[in-house]
Amino acid sequence: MQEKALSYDIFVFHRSYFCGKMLAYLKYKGIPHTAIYGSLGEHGKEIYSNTGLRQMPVIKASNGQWMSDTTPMMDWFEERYSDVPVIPTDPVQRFLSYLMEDYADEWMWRPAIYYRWMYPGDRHMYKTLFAKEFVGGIWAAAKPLTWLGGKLIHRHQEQKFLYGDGMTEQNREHIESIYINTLQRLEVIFKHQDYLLGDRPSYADFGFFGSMFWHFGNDPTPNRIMQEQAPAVYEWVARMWNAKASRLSGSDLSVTATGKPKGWDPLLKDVCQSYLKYLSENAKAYENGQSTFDFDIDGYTYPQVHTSPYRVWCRERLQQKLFALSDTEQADVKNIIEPLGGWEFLTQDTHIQSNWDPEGIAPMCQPGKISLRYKLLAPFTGSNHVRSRRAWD
Ligand SMILES: N[C@@H](CCC(=O)N[C@@H](CS)C(=O)NCC(=O)O)C(=O)O
Repeated sequence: MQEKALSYDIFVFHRSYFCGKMLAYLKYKGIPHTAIYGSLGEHGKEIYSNTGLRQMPVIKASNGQWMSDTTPMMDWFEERYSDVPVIPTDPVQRFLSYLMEDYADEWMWRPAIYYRWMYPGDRHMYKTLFAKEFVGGIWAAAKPLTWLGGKLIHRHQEQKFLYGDGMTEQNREHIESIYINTLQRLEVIFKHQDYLLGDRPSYADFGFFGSMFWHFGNDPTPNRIMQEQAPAVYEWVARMWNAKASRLSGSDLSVTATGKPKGWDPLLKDVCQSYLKYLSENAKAYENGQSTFDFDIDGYTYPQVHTSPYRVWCRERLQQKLFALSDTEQADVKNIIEPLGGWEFLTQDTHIQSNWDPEGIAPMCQPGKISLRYKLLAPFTGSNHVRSRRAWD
C-alpha cells in the first residue's frame, strides 16, 4: 500500500535523540516531508492538543492525522513506502533487527543523557541552549531567566533520568562503559562494511543513529571519545545522515547472509544480558504496581530505577513480533539468543500488558485536553518515559 499522495510535517527539536533518527529515516526513504524545527515552548500546545503527548518528534500527515513514537512510525512507513525497505526480508534477521533497534533506542538513552548533563562543558552548553530553544517562551526572554531556566532544566534532567533514576556515583562507570563498549563493537563492524547489515542502512542503523548523531556525535565529551576511539563510527554517522535510497541500485535490502548478521554477536550479548533482563524486571515491577525497582547488572546496582510503562509496551511489541514468526523461525531465533541469556528474559511473563496503546492505534495519536494543570506544569514536564500515553487527560 503506497500513500505517495500524502506529505508530512515533522516537528523536530535540533539535538534531540529521536528527532535525528526519524529525520534521517524520512530523508533516506525519500518520503516527502517538511522539518519544522522548534521548541516545545513554541509547538508544545499544538502537539499536545493533537497527540496527548509533549514530546518530539511527532508527525502531522497532510490528511490531518498525527503520529508519534519513532519505532511504530517507522513500521507504519515501512508498510506504505515499501519500495526500498529498511527491514530485512529474512525473518530471523528481521526479528534481530527489531530487537537491536529497540535496544539502541532505549538502552543508549541513559548514557546519552548522562554525557550531556554530567560533564561541565557539555552541561554548560545545553543549559543555555535548552532554556532558549527547547523550552523557549519566558526562559528565552532575558539572560537571568535563561540562566534560571537552564538550572531548572539541568535539575529536571538529573532528577528524571540520572540521580533520580538509579544513577549513583558507583554506577557512573557502568553507564560510561555502555557507550564505550558499544562504540568498540560498532567500530569493528563499520571498519569492514558501511552499515549494520552490509551496504544499505537498515532498521537497526536508524536505531543506533538516534544516540550516535545528535548526542554522542555532537556533544563535546562523547564526540571527542568517538573521534579518538571509533573513527569508523564517526564516518558512519555522517554516511547515515547523507544516505539516500534513491542513489542505491536494486530494491532489496542487501544482507550479508540469512540468520545471525555478521559481527553482531557482542552487541546481541549486550542486548540479551542487559536490556532484555532490564525489560523483564521493568515489566515485573509494573505488574506489581511498583513505581521504582532496584536493577542489578554486571556487578553494579541501580537503585530505584523508574518503572517505565512505555518500555513494558516495547517488550510487548517484541514478544508480538517474535510470536508472529513460524515455529521454525522462532526456533532459529531461540538458537541465537538463548545461549546469550536472552530467550528466557524475553519469553517469560508474556501476560504482562502495558495498556500503553489499548486501542491498538499506534503510531496514530488521539488529541489531549489542554487543562489548567497542563498549562501550569507543561514547561517543567514532558517526556513519555515515565508517564502513560494519555496521562494528562
Ligand atoms: N518513544 C519516543 C521518544 C520521544 C522522546 O522522548 N523525545 C524527547 C526528545 S529526544 C522529548 O521530546 N522529550 C520531552 C521532554 O523530555 O520534555 C520516540 O521514539 O519518538
